[in-house]
Amino acid sequence: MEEKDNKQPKPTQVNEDSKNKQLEQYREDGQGEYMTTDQGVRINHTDDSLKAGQRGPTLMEDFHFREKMTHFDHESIPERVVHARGSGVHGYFQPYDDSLKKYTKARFLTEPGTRTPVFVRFSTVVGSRGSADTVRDVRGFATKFYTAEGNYDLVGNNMPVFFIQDGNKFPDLVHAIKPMPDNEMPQASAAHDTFWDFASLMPESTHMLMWVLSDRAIPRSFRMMEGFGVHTFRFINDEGKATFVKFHWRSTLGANSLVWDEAQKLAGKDPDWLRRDLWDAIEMGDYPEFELSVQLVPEEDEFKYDFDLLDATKIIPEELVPRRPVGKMVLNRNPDNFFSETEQVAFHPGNLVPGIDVTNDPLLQGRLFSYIDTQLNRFNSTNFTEVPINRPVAPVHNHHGAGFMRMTIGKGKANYWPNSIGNGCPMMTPEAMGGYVHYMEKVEGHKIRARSESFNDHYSQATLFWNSLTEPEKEHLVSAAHFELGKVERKEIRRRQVANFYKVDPQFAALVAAGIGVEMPVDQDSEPTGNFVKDDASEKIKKGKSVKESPAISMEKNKIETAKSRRVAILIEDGFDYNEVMQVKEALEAAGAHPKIISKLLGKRVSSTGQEIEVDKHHVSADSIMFDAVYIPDGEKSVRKMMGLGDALHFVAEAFKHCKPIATSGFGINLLEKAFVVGVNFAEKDSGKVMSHSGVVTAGSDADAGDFADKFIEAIKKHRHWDRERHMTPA
Ligand code: HDE
Repeated sequence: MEEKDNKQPKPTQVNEDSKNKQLEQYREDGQGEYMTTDQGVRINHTDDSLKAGQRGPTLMEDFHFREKMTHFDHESIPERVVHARGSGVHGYFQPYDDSLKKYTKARFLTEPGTRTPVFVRFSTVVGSRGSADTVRDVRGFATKFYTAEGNYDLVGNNMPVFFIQDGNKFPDLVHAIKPMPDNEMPQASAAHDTFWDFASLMPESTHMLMWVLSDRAIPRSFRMMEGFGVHTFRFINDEGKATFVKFHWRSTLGANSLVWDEAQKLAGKDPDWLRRDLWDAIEMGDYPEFELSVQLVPEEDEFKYDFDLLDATKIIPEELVPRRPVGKMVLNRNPDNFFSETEQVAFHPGNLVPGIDVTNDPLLQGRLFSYIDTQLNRFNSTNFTEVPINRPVAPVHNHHGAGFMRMTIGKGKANYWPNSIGNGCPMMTPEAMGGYVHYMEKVEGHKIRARSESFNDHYSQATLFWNSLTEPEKEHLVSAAHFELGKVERKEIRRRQVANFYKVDPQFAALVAAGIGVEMPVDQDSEPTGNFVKDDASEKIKKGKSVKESPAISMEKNKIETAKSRRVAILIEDGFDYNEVMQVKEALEAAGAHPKIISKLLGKRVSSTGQEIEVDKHHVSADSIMFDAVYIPDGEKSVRKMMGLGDALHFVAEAFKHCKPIATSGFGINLLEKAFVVGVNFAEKDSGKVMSHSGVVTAGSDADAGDFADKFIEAIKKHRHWDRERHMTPA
């Protein structure tokens, strides 16, 4: 018998590169190698199958053909039933300091020196794997932290609340929002009768509907959205004390949206828009950065607010509990293989590490069952945890043995616990040494299919949301409702939804009703579908604190002004002003923006002074919807040519309609006039002035190019100039 080793294992350490190193052993690259079969036999010819005669049938003995074809035939696995379309990226997370130690013993959140590797998958929810990125939808924001204490998954969304309160309603919600069961239409859209039928019968969805109809549902980029853990979780500290916690991600670029017309056009012109944006940003070194923050609520304060912390249709307004910054995540490496990493990654809100635990939120409880269950459907085996992207960096030792595609080779005879012949290994870990112990919450009660009355306020926070938006945000929300409900064929469903909106805000409901052929006031009502029962909790929260407005909800009020990574189109033809282009281009690059030269045709364009410049994209491959801003340099010949080009005029008019910054100087002002850029006072074409009005920056040909570039960059930093929507209407 072997000597029992009494030495205690050392705690695992991780660093930024730990996961990358682990993945390295699984990477394969055929560079400089011979092609082989799966058995390692070198292949001598792969263009023809083995036949009986040049024109004869293929032979069964052709092992190379059989193997190649079988692999191909089995390439597909079921896509995720929701969140099927996603984009993954590697990076790391690092806490700022150890101040959270008071609340949690999770080492990755409290050891400032540790960079924990992460893999993040951003996703849309409703569409299938091949659907478009820019549809109106919730975005998934799932993060796997490969911590020294095991994998921790924060499987969140870009909106802080959800449609339903209990996991048991999830299949209904998803059936209703997915394409219709008879004709499988529409793809990746909630704008159809079944979804709004369900939603209008489920008043608890009202708050989430406000978020989904808002600009949050059409993000400009995965790099420019917020992330939320949604549920209330629990932190546990070294003394075993618990604190309620909500998780937030904030991008250092802020949160920006597209406009709906643009989102729809992008879905056709570049369905990969968000995926490409993320990939390209990382390839260019524009690493997305997200700050993690938490809202902490002591257990004693569980009933201090006018909503139930366990209700996932509620936020904790930041004005009641401020966010506390914890650390930063940097995403800096694209995956090597989409299938192996982004498709095979498997998240689960129940992947917890010591220091973090769940609560009794009935939506979260439902999720704790669903994720592994659906992963068994996707991977057909419990051993998906051994796939490289899912493997923890922390060592794994247990007695799980068999199952399809088991990869680990367990040594020894003792595959059970307790054992003596395996030296009692692997051992149990005491809590003090990092063994996971579930929070000892006291629970008791009758078995009952019901919800506490404390979950039965479905409108206050929807109203709070409406009250917190700026005017342009409200207008966007109303037009989104016109689109979504306008696609609903059954008038009674539209009426029922307006009746719910009436309880949010009568004026909001009236604005919606006016666009969808429904009269106000509406008398129809929807009965809550839950079985609500009065209890202690509902009595207590009645006296709880609330707010009427929460500026933190508005994207506009929290805009971060930056030109970093903005894409700027420079429209030129032969005869452009070379010096001006070079100066503006340099200033844009210095501000972190990415200028691109666009022209009718690819190739080189010649300036008015004879210098050549290489075109990056031509009009057939680039539209204004693919850029954040447009610049038309001076140069009479160049501008005159564009004034006769439908594509160039459309480019400018569309950018104007989408409220994007536009800059031009000297003769270029003529192009703006021709493109129906209206309601703006332009600078005199021959003056020394630079003027900036609603994101349209114009300069006379004698103006200072530096000043012109600065004002353009200022306009770019604002991203969109919504006031244009109300005060100027392009023809
Ligand atoms: Fe999910 N969700 N979900 N969800 N969810 C899945 O798990 C589910 C919910 C979220 O990039 C599935 O592996 C139930 C809330 C993300 O791989 C599935 C309920 C939030 C992702 C599932 C919810 C999310 C998923 C499908 C209600 C935000 C993509 C594939 C009880 C906090 C993860 C899979 C990735 C994926 C179930 C509600 C976020 C079916 C039952 C709330 C980001 O298990």
